[in-house]
Amino acid sequence: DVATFAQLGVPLEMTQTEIYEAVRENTLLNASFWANIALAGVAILLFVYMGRNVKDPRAQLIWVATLMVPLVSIASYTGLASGLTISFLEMPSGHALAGEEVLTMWGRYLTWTLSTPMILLALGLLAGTNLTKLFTIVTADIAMCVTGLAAALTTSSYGLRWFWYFISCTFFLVVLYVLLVEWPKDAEAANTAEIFNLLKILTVVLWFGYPIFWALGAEGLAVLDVAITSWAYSFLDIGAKYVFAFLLLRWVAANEHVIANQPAIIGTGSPRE
Ligand code: RET
Repeated sequence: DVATFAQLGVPLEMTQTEIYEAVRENTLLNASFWANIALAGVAILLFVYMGRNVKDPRAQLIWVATLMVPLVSIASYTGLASGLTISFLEMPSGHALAGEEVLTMWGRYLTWTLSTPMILLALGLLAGTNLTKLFTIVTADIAMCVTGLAAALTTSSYGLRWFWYFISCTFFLVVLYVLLVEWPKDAEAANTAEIFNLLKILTVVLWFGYPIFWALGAEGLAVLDVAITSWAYSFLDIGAKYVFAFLLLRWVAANEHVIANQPAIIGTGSPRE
């Protein structure tokens, strides 16, 4: 059994089947995956339906970006549920679980690099962003996720795990800057301020939860157990993805003309500035 081997200090390479079995034995953890797989399935069908009459290409782009979120999510959670994107990693000295093999859901950080840019693309198009701001926020966001992945996968040094975390937080600040300072001004000019500000608050509040739970979970200070941390992420995902996407799509479907009148961000420059 994994825990016993780890306590004996036996270095172990687990097969995917063994990881899969370990996940299935942890009912609470497994449920946090399957609940989101089911929800993503329902969301995909609902969002396709909600966008069925959207004709304007810019509104359609928001719709496609939003639809990608549950599509990436179903793949992400299938990776976790099957054990494909989970590893047992031995924590370095200094860590609360030093020397133990800790279940690491690294697939989450990997798939965030694909899902979060879609969320930001949809939000940026809603705000009427220019290409520069969109590029800035998306690259910073991807860098945030990749360095968060690096933090989770670093097993050589406890200090360097937190150094990666710090780097990731720095990229997060760039994301927050565009969201809180730049895009609200654009949304004002684009007549989308009301819905944009609602989604901005939802996004900022929920996104702050991720680094907090990373720090409290097994990856960081290990105050929270793996299954609890996983549920925390699963709940944050429900708000940051499904509630977010539902509110956005409902608005876009009803206000397509507002989006259709926005200047194009690629090809014709940025006429507003
Ligand atoms: C990490 C750890 C390192 C520091 C920071 C993080 C931020 C993560 C965020 C994730 C958002 C994910 C979403 C997923 C939805 O599909 C990587 C946890 C700052 C903000 C919204």
